[in-house]
Amino acid sequence: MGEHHGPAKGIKRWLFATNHKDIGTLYLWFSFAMFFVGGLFAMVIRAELFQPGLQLVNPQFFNQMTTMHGLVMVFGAVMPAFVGLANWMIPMMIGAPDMALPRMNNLSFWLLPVAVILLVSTFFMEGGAPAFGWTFYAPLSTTYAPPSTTFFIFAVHILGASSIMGSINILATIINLRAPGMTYMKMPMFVWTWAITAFLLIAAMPVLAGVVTMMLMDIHFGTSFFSAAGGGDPVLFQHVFWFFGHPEVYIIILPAFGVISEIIPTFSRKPLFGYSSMVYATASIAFLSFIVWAHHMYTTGMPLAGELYFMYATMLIAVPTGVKVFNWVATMFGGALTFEAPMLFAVATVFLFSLGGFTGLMLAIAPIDFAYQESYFVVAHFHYTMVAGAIFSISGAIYFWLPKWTGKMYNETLAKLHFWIAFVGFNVTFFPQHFVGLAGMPRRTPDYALQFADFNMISSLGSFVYAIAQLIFLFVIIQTIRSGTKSSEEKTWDGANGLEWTIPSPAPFHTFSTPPTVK
Ligand code: CU1
Repeated sequence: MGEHHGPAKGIKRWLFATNHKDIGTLYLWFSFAMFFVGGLFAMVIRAELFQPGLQLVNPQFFNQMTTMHGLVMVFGAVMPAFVGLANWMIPMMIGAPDMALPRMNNLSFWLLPVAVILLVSTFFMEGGAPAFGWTFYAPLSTTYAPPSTTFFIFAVHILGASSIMGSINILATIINLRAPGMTYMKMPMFVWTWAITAFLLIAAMPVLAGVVTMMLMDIHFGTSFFSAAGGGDPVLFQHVFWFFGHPEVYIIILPAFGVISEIIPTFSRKPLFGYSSMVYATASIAFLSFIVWAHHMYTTGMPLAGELYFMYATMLIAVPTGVKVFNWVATMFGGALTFEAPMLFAVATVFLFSLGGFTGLMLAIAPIDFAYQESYFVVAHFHYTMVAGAIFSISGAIYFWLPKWTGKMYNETLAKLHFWIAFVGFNVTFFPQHFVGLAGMPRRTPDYALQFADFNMISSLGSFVYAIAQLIFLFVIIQTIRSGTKSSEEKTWDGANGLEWTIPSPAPFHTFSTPPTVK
């Protein structure tokens, strides 16, 4: 009764957080924790694949590992990391006092741990955790699924609710809370990419909710959406799933594009090249992402006309993506470049994501995909987009903005060490997987033929190196927060003196807790 003076302290500060910075911090730490949980699953996978034969785990547990690795990384690590970055940066970038809907912001976050605990608890249930892959194709996920699948379905619903509320909040903030003078075409690129991502999420997540609800009906209520025996069709599952699933991969990568569009101009000492073409390219990619879903289904027996359509539509995405890569390179061209850790991660993202884009083009070619599909080549391809695209850019964003968030500077030497070990570890892990895939090694297998042994051993060694790099990352972050040196003006590179925010923003830092460094 009238005792609430001043901000809440201790656990209440976090449980009842409505402040966009505290919620951003919650999202980022949660994401980091899930990154290590998903990483642990990956280490089990790579340890088993270190040698041919079955050593560590039984095939059922191996499948649970691949399933949970994918789900935890996509829904627990990568998506929450970008929502955390959005919470921290969007209000400050557009001059808003906070997110538009602060209490819903709190609910969006706290649903996440509930969903992930629900998901991971399936390990301890009868029949074990789901083992049907992160794409949970029917009938493996319906007729042949363990009882815990119902909990998996519930967890997906909660994750979807969290994402949709987060997206509504971000859009409401961008549309309503821009400072005077902050017109749409003056917004920083990170804000633009998130605005478009929020549209994608609001359109795609209900489709995911729909497909798991159809699964629930098939499992418990006697329907036959995905059962041929009852007049349904398992291929329908793949259509509905990928109508969500393909936009989902752009939900993950568009905010990454936004992050590197902030970092590269800063360390090039030049404004972003082709700002408006960047906005239109992002919107084009988002639109195209909804009309290419069946490129995941070339081998399901669709008509030739369908295969041709999905092949050409998919290849079309290379055009706006090429515009973006051109703009990033043109921003760097002739710039006064320096390569601190955020820039190293950003440049690596551009280069390695482009490699993932090229293998994506290869996979888009329908007749060739008949040979590649379900091979390790696919695994190599999407880890170049998801790890080198999304996670490298998140790492860069953390180093870029950590001085702004904490008022302290991280250890540049250790951050660069983190980058180089991660860069080498990542490529040693995933580049050989192209070769074993092209040579015919199937994905999602705990065992393989002897001719794949050498490359798999190299791949496993690389993954352990990549894991060590993440321990350095954790150390640098904790060290910065606890004792980092006070960040000086030129070392915060927060854009106040840089060129990427030359736009008039009346009070971009008025919500910032430490004094801003505006000249
Ligand atoms: Cu796709």
